[in-house]
Amino acid sequence: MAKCVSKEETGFNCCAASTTASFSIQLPDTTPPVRSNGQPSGTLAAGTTQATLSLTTNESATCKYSKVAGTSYASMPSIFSTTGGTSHSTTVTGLTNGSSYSYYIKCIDAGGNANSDDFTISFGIAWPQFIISDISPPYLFKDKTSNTLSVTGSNFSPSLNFNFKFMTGGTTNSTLTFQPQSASSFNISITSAQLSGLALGFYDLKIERAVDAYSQTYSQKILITMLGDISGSTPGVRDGKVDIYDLSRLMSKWNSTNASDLAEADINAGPGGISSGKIDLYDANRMMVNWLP
Ligand SMILES: [Ca+2]
Ligand SMILES: [Ca+2]
Repeated sequence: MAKCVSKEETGFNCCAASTTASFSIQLPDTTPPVRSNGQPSGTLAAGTTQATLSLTTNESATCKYSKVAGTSYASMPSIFSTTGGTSHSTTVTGLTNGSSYSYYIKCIDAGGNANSDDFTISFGIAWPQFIISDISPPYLFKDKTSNTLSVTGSNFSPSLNFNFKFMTGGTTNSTLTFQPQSASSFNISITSAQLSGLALGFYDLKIERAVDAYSQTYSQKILITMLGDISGSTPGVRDGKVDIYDLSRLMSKWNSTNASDLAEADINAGPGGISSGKIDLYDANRMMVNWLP
């Protein structure tokens, strides 16, 4: 290699012909951060009240979020609590069961390049699993103007529709829809018209939350029967038809004004309420209407 001597020494620039100069031009960064790995997603467990939003970027960036889609980076109200590098996270609170959430995220890099489009993190919180403790009474009269069923349990959501499915052998015979009055107990009124499509007999009662189809089947069967069915071969246990067991039971309660007897056998108030609160011929007459020997 030729020794390079100065132009002052030689009068010539001897290096110019034998040396290659190499350099690059640093173009300005005009690309905003690429965002990925957004979390969480899907459905989080019931009872979740806060969650950590996280994402990564392909370069160091500062990330912000909004609950409103299409907000510019500059106008976004919330900055991630951990941000500035390539991993970004922040905690959101106040989450409630059954709600869906979307957070819209934009980031800006060191060169001032902000995203113009949203990166969206969406997830939901599940509804809680409800439990049926008791349904009473476990029978409904097809020919009674209105039957009241009292349902007790937990985690019923008063704002939602619950489908009451009367089922036999896994097949739904009828579906009635109600909204609970409270999370732990509610009464439903079932009219004779609503029962008209159901044959007499025992049914499984499945309660299904319409919004997510979560369901529970009550542990006892519900009997659809007719007024006058107050007994079967087991005294006081209804069997779905009106026959001699019922008449025999009625006779054993004749003239009684005892509250539990009245609950069973005072099935006819009579004209002007004359038979209300006692067990007499008017009740026997009502029983005969549905007699099935
Ligand atoms: Ca009976
Ligand atoms: Ca009566």
